[in-house]
Amino acid sequence: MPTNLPPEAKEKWAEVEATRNPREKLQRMQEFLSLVPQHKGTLKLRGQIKKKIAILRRELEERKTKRAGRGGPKFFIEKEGAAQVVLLGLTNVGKSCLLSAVSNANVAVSAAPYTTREPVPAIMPFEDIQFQLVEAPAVMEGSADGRAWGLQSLALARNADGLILMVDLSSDPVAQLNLILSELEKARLLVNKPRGRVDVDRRYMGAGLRIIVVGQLVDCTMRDVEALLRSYRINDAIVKISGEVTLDDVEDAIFESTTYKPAVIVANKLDAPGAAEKLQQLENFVAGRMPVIAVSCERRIGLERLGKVLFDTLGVIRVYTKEPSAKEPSQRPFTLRRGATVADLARNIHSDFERNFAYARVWADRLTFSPQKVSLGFALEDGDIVEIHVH
Ligand SMILES: Nc1nc2c(ncn2[C@@H]2O[C@H](COP(=O)(O)OP(=O)(O)O)[C@@H](O)[C@H]2O)c(=O)[nH]1
Ligand SMILES: [Mg+2]
Repeated sequence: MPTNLPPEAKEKWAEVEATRNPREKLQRMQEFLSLVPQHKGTLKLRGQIKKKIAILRRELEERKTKRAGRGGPKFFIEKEGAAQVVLLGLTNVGKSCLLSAVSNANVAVSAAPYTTREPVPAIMPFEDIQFQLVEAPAVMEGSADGRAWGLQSLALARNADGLILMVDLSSDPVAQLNLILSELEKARLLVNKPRGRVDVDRRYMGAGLRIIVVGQLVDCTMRDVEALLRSYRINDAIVKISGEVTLDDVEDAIFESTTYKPAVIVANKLDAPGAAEKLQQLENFVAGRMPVIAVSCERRIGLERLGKVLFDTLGVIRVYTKEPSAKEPSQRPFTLRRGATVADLARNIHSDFERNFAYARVWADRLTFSPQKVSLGFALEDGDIVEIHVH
């Protein structure tokens, strides 16, 4: 349903976008909200903006308490390793137990509910890389509306590279999963790959507006998309549209509200009586939309699959760099995402590397001639060895 925002609301949103100071941003967002007419078409938008306001306000409060030395709730955990994966689940499903089973973190496992009130990070090794797992405070009904630590957990999820949705086979795993999924949906976090994607990459003033469509516009034309963008004063941007996209999806992207997070379901307590039957119900319900890993964290059963499934679901690839003068590549790989190119690698190593790039040599089994001389656009794969030559 179209939002049909009045021009002054769109102008105001452009002001929100241009504001960096969080306190002023909060102020402008509230002004924006007051300019949004109250009808059915704007219901979703109003919900999204209210959530943004709530999160921003909590962040500001957090800073204040930090300064006062009191330490409020943590909304962000600094990323480490190849990817940050946030663990979401109801209380007592075994999240803390999973952390202690796959890492050397010292976490409190307890039969008492809501033991974990702060996000707990831990490092899980997988082959020659590491994943960072973060246990979020328990999700419950109303999390997305800000109940208990819910807002905090969903903010953590939004910032993560991927999610583990954890359910308990000694209880009702389908009901639990449904609850998590509905809270995620309310927070505009998608765990299934959307049919289309819109990326709005804002550019410096005067750069102009470029719209690249590699997919299909479902209910509109290029001209409609351009008019919508311009009505929000987006005149300098590269907008990439892939897959199947509606005009609503484009507007969503302007508010950066919906994000896709690859997710893996971990079904715990496989040792519990009746667990096999519950697992079957869960698998029927999920129907292959996400991978399901059945484990018993307490008995350490099934956990060895987790690393590989995360690796594949998140699309991680490892690239081993080699100095032109060295005989052997480095033992520790760079981790990138599937589809990454030599340019992404170069940028990862050092910003100068991309600017001064001359050529690269790549060793890989899939190449007819290895090593092969390649340029910045070459698509990398897991296990590639790369030697970068600069001017
Ligand atoms: N039967 C069984 N109980 C488990 C398993 N994993 C965890 N538990 C128990 O479930 C309770 C909650 O565990 P905890 O890790 O604190 O859950 P959290 O609230 O999700 O962090 C504890 O009493 C654990 O001993 C398991 O694999 N099997
Ligand atoms: Mg816990």
